Parts: sequence; structure tokens; C-alpha cells
Amino acid sequence: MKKSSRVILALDETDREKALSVADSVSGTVDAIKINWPLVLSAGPEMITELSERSDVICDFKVADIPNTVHLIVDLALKRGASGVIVHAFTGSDSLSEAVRTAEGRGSVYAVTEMSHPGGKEFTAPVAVQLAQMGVKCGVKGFIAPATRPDRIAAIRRIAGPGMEILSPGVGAQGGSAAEAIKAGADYVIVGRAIYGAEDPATVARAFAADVRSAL
Ligand code: NUP
Repeated sequence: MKKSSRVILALDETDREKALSVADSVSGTVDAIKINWPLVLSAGPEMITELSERSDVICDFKVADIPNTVHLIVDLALKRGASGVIVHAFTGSDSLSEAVRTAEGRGSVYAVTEMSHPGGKEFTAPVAVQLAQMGVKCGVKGFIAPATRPDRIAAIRRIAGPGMEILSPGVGAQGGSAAEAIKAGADYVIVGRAIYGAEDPATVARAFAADVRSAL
């Protein structure tokens, strides 16, 4: 994945044509497009392949399963054209290691540590540092850490060191700031509704890119 604007579009638009139109209008600005269940369930897994012709695609499937099922999901997502897959870390080191093994030489695995919504503080926050420590051992490419709580990005960065990537959702609609997330140690910010729900997604995407630049 390139590291230019450091903005990743979370394309949770469920109308296929609108999703493709947003992807076309922002693909020159964003570094990757993150696709999640809403678009896959409405428009089909072919969307992974279609979007991969425009941009790097990260499948945010938050895979949380036994190693064999993790292997099957990660393998199929990569075969469809994804260059990264997001998995949950809480399932344990065998599942996480299986994701990494499956993606080796083919794509990147990002592990969720602490989730960005308020409920993320209830169960994920207390174990986020341990999850990140396990992720380092398992060889994941990076972590998903919340822009809504920049101090928690900093906590994960201390575990990840300078070599791993931190992707940070929660910017825009959930109240987080792109500049603050970058200052706290995120490599990329993930922005969904604030971009794809805007009247002019390209202009808004460029504004987030400018906000990121202001923090570098
Ligand atoms: O902790 C997380 N928070 C989060 O919002 C982990 C995620 N993967 N996400 C995803 O990022 C969420 O599912 C959605 O696809 C995107 C944020 O979208 P928005 O709040 O910017 O619209």
C-alpha cells in the first residue's frame, strides 16, 4: 500500500453504482479503499476485485474464528484481489498466526486491538496492549487503533515500534481528528461516512489529506 495521502477510504456505501462512483472520484487521493460487510453483502464479493482495479483494497472482515476458518477467509479475500485483511486479535495467537501464514508473500494482515466506538472501552481497551504484544509476536503487518482516543494510538505505537503500521478509524463521523491521530502515531487514517456520504467526496478526501499533512 502506498503511503502518500495516508487517507484510507472506508467504503460502506451499499449502493453498488454509488460506491463505484465514490471510488472513482477519490482513488487518486486515497492510499487504499477499505471494504466491509455492508458493501460485500449488498454488491457481492466481486466488488473486492472491481475495486482492486482502482486501488489497493483492504478487506475489513474482522475475522474472528478458529485457525482453519481464518485461513479460508483470508485466502479467499486475497484471491479476490485484496491486498490486506483485517482480523480480530482476541481469538488468540493460533488464529492470528494462521492469518499471517496465509497472507505471507500475498498481502498484509492487520489486527484489531481496541475498537473506536464507546463500547470499545468495555472489553477491547483493557486488553489492547496485550493483544498488540501478541500481534507483534505473530508477525502482523500492523494494527487498527482508535482515532477517537489518540492516547490509545500512542499506547499501541509504543508496542508496535516504528516498523509496524497503525491504521486508525474513527475520524470524521465518530468524532476523531485526522491530524490528532497522525500526531499520536497513526500511519494512516480510515475515513468512511465523512467522505462517501459527502456531496463532493473528492473535495472532502483532499481536505482530510491536507489535515494529515498539517500533522506531519
Ligand atoms: O475500531 C474500529 N472502528 C471502526 O470504525 C475498527 C474498524 N474497522 N472500524 C471501521 O472503520 C468501521 O467498521 C467502518 O467501516 C469504518 C469507519 O467508518 P466511519 O465511522 O468513518 O463511517
